[in-house]
Amino acid sequence: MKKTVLITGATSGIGKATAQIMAKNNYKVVLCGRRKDRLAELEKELSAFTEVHSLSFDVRDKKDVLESINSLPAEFSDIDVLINNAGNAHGLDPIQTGDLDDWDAMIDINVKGLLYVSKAVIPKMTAKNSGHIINIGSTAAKEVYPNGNVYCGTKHAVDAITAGMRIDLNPFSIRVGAIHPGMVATEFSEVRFKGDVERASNVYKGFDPLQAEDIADIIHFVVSRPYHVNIADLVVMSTAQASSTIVKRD
Ligand code: NDP
Ligand code: 8X3
Repeated sequence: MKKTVLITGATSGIGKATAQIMAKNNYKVVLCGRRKDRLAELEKELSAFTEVHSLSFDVRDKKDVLESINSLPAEFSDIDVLINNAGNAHGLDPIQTGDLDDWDAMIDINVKGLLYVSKAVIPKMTAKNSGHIINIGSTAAKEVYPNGNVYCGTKHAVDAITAGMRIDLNPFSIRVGAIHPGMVATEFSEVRFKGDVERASNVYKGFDPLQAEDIADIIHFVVSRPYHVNIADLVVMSTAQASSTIVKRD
């Protein structure tokens, strides 16, 4: 029987590439994101391969998150795999001049949003004593870099929450793990720099960064291991990157 995967942040970058690879590998796919036009376009594309359902909600809105996920039609409601991917950085400022709205956005989306989605999905997994949750962390979950303060804080929280989920869900045989990418060339930096495309593109200049498809490929690998294998924690960087701040550029 086909398994069902729910992916947050499926309208762009890592989430979109993950939806594409999972659809082509015989999973039913639930696409989540705010941008309805992108959801509709991706749903149309992936319907050539599998059954697809889209949910449009802001992960910050806990009522909408719970209602949306609880409203899934029966053929999509038995979620086997949850990919908690929605998230972004907002701003890159020292702590003394950081913007309160940026801090709220990062904490509300990257941490609280991940929790709301998990809260909606976990009962479907505990009820059947199986499931797989993959949280997308970051190298920023493992180290802190200049001006990364709150973003790194949110990703450290994702790392800790992942470990907590793994412990609490152990009695239910639910697999829980995190994947922590280094720099991936997506819309991430455009969001961080509030639409400043030139500043964003400079982040990935002079080296060969990870692509969204590289991470999607790894997510598919992690999900497709035999059930007794749980890849708990995985850090992946481009070959040019040695740490958050050390990148070999041309
Ligand atoms: P993108 O900006 O390309 O994608 C972010 C996704 O998150 C979009 O689909 C967006 O959808 C969704 N999203 C953002 N805010 C919300 C919200 N409030 N409610 C619902 N969905 C939301 O970035 P990436 O693909 O790079 O990022 C995906 C994850 O990977 C993030 O958690 C990020 O922190 C992490 N990451 C990224 C790295 C990178 O270098 N790119 C490296 C390490 C980790 P929409 O706007 O339609 O709602
Ligand atoms: C995204 C990678 O280095 O910009 O999490 O924090 S980085």
